[in-house]
Amino acid sequence: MSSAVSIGPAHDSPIGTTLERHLLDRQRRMSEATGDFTGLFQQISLAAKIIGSRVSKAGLSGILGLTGTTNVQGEQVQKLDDFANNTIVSVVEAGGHVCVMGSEEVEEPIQIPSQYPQGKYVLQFDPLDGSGNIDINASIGTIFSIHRRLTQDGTPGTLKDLLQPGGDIVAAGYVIYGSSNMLVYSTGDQVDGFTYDPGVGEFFLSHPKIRIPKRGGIYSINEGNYHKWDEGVRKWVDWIKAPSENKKAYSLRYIGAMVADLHRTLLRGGIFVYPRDVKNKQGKLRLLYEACPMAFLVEASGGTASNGKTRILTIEPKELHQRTPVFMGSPDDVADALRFAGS
Ligand code: FBP
Repeated sequence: MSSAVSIGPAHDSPIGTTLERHLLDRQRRMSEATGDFTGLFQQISLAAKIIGSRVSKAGLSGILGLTGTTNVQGEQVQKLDDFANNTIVSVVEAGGHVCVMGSEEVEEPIQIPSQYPQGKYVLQFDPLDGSGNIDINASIGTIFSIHRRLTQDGTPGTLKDLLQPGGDIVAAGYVIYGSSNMLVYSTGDQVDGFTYDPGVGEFFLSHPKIRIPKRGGIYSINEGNYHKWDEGVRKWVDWIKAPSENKKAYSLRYIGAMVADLHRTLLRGGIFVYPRDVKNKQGKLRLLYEACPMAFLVEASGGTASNGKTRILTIEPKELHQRTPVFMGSPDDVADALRFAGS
């Protein structure tokens, strides 16, 4: 695993700095920067603004409900899933910064049409995470990661460019569409959160240098799957929710959207787990565009991200839509979980 070239040293921006200014300040600190990274990021934030605006009025614009098609995951596709996917693809493909994309909603690698330049970056994304929450107006999000291409510059990107370990991520982030819309990202050094002001149409720095607490008081897992879990996971859940002389009982919080459950975990501490079970033998969540980007952010904030055996960022991907068990959050809480449920 090569140590990915970082996109410029960490820096302090005052609260209220726009995302664009934050990116430009970072770029100016890098003598060899070409503006490609900043350009790509501005397209991602534009796509997030378009998706956010549609999500916020989903009930009015006839975009709730299903498309009638099934995606590569075997899931029924929501109209908003489709809209979000098409928005990201159409905004980014024309920008000339990427050579190939990978999406939860598309079985094959997404090629860049020949009329556009083949860029030096690779974008992977879950266009709308937590789709089960769309129709009930609960938080949902977009998750993304950026790698450098491995194949020859200027040529169309390939699956090889997509099957890179999380440890080689250049930058990762998510957008949460909730009580307010936020974009949270990292280039590996610090995690910064930006809140969207629809009145201005801009993301403003509101949560600089997010550090996950060493230990929290919340655990997040779908306990409805209790009977399907390995014994170790069941023992861990029995332990974490029971008070003992040196530990208080943890509270359970489960929004049903990984992006929202991990956003809370980054800010408040605790642990988010989606283990393997008798139905999902490799876990449910997808390695490349769900687990790896979130693991990159959790680790950059001082947390831990494991598949139960090893760091998620060290897993060598074999398939575009492969799944992985997930144990992520405060280092002390993940260590406890792995004592029971690891290996
Ligand atoms: P989508 O990206 O298709 O929404 O799937 C992922 C997800 O919704 C996660 O966000 C969430 O943590 C998990 O699935 C919920 O699964 P379950 O309903 O089985 O608990």
